[in-house]
Amino acid sequence: MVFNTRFALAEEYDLCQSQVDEYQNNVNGHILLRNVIPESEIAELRTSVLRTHEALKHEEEDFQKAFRITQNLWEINDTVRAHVLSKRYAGIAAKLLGCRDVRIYHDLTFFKEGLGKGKPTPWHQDGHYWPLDTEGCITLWVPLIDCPVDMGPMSFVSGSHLNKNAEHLPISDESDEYIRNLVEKENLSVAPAQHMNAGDATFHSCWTYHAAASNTTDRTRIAFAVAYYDADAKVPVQPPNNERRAANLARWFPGAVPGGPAATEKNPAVLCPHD
Ligand SMILES: O=C(O)CCC(=O)C(=O)O
Repeated sequence: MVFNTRFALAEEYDLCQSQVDEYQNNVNGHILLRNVIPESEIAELRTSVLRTHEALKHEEEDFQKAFRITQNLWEINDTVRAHVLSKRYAGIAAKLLGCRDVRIYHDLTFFKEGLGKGKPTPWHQDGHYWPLDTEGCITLWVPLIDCPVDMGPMSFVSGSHLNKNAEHLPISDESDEYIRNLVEKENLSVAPAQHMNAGDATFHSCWTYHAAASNTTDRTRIAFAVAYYDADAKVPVQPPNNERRAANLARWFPGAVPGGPAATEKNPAVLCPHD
């Protein structure tokens, strides 16, 4: 397996303690960081993501017209692999989670069509889908072209990662309505979407409520995401309690056993790769 050998991707991201505190310490459960992808690397990653998405077109899924996804591009493209397995991004994820190392759950494209064809992403909690026994789950989401607010970068509900109120709901109109009602009834704090330049990234917990507006620009929103988790996580002893967790367990943790480490060949540890 080729691990990252590119200097810019090995360079540590300068994350300050106040940013870690903003994410941790029961405050936000999400953070926007600038220039996470080194500028010198963005164009090649974008080309590779587009090309690999095309190669995986037969597997493409369209979520309620909100976005089109393909998954685990890192397994078939060397450039994508260098990014997904980069210590730079994994180092941020581990610091935000407060763990010694992270493993790869999977990566995915999030393409939202322009001219309003890419509908709003419904409010949801990713935790509905994650088949792990840890709260240490985090997603890096990065646009690979500049992403103004009218292209649909993400909004988050600050502090919502401290509950699992929408755990029972997959992403849908129902999850959207359910979370909107909670926000209104409980007067929750919504962090509105912000302009992101290509290479800026958001990180959010799998329990943070998040959504995105429709893309009204004339360009497709080309975004890419990597989902990481605490490298010491296990597969729950109890069988998955919904069909999406069951499918994800089988697909992303092949051969893993209940109560055993969540560490198959599809889940390399990034910071200490020989674990
Ligand atoms: O890209 C989007 O609109 C949604 C992304 C998302 O739900 C996620 O990264 O968990």
